[in-house]
Amino acid sequence: MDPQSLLERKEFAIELARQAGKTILESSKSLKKIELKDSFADLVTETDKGIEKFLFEELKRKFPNDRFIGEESMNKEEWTNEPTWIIDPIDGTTNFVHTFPYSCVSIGLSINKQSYLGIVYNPSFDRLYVAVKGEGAYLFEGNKKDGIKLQVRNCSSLDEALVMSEFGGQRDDAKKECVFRNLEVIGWRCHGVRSLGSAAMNLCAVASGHADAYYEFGLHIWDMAAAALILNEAGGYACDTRGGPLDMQNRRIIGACNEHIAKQISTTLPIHLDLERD
Ligand code: 2AM
Ligand code: CA
Ligand code: CA
Ligand code: CA
Repeated sequence: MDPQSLLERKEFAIELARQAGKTILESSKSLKKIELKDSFADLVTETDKGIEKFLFEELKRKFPNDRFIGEESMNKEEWTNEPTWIIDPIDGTTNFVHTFPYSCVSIGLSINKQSYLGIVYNPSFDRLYVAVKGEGAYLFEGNKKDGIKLQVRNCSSLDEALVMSEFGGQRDDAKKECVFRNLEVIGWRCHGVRSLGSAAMNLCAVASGHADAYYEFGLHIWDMAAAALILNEAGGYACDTRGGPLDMQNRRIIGACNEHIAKQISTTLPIHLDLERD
């Protein structure tokens, strides 16, 4: 894709993310109609579906040949080499439902299955994270025109690291064993563990130098497509939990401030859950 077309997509998607963020804030105050998906802790609201429909329709109108993958879409499109928008309308629905101010809109764009654009917007703190492949990652706060260039922290050892991870919405024995056994081992080896309920925001926290690593089993391509690019462009390192290259369809990730921390987490994790691919 030529640089002008990519720039056009970036500007348009940023506007959409800001509008979607406004909807999140406004609906956050009112009563929500909550539906359960795969478990009592796996939630979806009308706002998730409404925002996804809005983003889908606007993007299709402007870029009719682009493809689209979204969490709440009924018929999931296959991921191809074509320009593909990978969207999570609300990452952190549990937070949204409870008004915990840590949810975001996540919009990624892949071409040839590589991430070219990552946009994550948290409306509660009015924080917009933007990355373009090869051009760095930036944080735009409030109305400020100039972004702050993101740079990961340089942490040299797991025993000096702040690590993020999630329990997720899945509730079965295999996941339970994976979450708690890994937490027991990693949690005891590092400075502390934080679990704030949004995969995309966690990756942005590592990109911003607020945390040193994030690992998780059970997430999906729309949880990481935008924010993994933001992390990479901030100088971070993302890989599979077994240490190989990140496979965004394989439901797991280590995102760290550097390769050394990622590899330390990879070799320290006692359990690597295998889940059905996206
Ligand atoms: P969601 O809000 O878009 O569903 C990876 O941790 C992802 O799992 C989160 O970003 C979140 O995305 C999803 N998830 C689903 N249920 C969850 C729960 N009960 N707690 C935390 N994350 C949950
Ligand atoms: Ca969900
Ligand atoms: Ca999500
Ligand atoms: Ca979601």
